[in-house]
Amino acid sequence: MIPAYIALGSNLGDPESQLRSAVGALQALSRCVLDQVSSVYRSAALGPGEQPDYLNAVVRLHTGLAPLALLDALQRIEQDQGRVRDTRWGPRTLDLDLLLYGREAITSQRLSIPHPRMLERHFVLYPLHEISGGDLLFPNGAKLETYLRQCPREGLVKSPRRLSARPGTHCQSH
Ligand code: ROI
Repeated sequence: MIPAYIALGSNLGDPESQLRSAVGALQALSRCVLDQVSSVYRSAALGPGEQPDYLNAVVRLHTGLAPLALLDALQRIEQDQGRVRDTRWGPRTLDLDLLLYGREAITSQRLSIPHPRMLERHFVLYPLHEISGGDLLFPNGAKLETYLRQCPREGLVKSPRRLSARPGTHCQSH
């Protein structure tokens, strides 16, 4: 089983319940065990134009799925939660980004890992640090803490509300 980190984001249609349902769907994925769920973080939308604030979180799951099979599963969850094909940088009901898959570096047409924009995003790095600790290593050998020091936390508000009361739930394998 490979540890994979996934970023969740939403700024439409009751973002907190979108994130909550996404965690439920991730918990129910076959050949995966979800074992860490970060707090919920609020931040202003990054990118051009006016849009509502986002809620973001990061989870870790241990998976027996290959990277593209995991990506397929994440995209199915996004679609099941009503995501329509949206504009780049536009608001979204649910965004699930595969950030890290073990220590593999992957560059293909459908998938780039580590996620290419994660290092500049406080709403990804801080929840990732909350659940992984500073010792997390990237495929290039760099420590998460090194990236964190270069990414100001300003504007990121950690909420006391939790998305999942029962991390570590084992899912069925079928
Ligand atoms: N901004 C924030 N704060 N959080 C997101 O998850 C997010 N996702 C996006 C863009 C539009 C880049 N901005 C975001 O896709």
